[in-house]
Amino acid sequence: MLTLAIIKPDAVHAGKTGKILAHLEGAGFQIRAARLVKLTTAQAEAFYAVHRDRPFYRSLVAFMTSGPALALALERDDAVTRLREVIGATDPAEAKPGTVRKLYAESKERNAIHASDSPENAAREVVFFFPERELRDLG
Ligand code: FUP
Repeated sequence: MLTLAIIKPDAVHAGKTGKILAHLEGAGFQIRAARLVKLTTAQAEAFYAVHRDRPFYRSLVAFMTSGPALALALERDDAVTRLREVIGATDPAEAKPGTVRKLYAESKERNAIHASDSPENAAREVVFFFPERELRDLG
């Protein structure tokens, strides 16, 4: 089963990408596709459309377009649930010790990593970044 992760611009800018990838691999995830992206405003707005009426939406879109981010299609059993456990709570102040956000996030907005929150969203979000053909060709 695949899920979608994004190592966000705060973590890429701070040089934490390698440590986060090692953390994810250590937790049993296999990298099935990876792409360094600089999201356009339209892409970030579409990706976070579910939050468009929230007060933090414009700030979130500005942050997500502020620099390169690393999109990842990750595979393991029960990938969606397991990755949500590994990344921790949205706000690093509330994340459990040893989670990616507790270790590497700066704040609730600049929180180092995104992970799909349901199998339906995982399917949609993987395709958002990786054409199906590219994943099939990985065998
Ligand atoms: P998560 O699924 O843990 O990434 O959290 P949400 O889907 O609730 O929020 C998506 C992103 O919006 C978060 F990663 C960070 C941002 N956000 C804020 O900036 N402020 C908030 O109060 C809530 C979320």
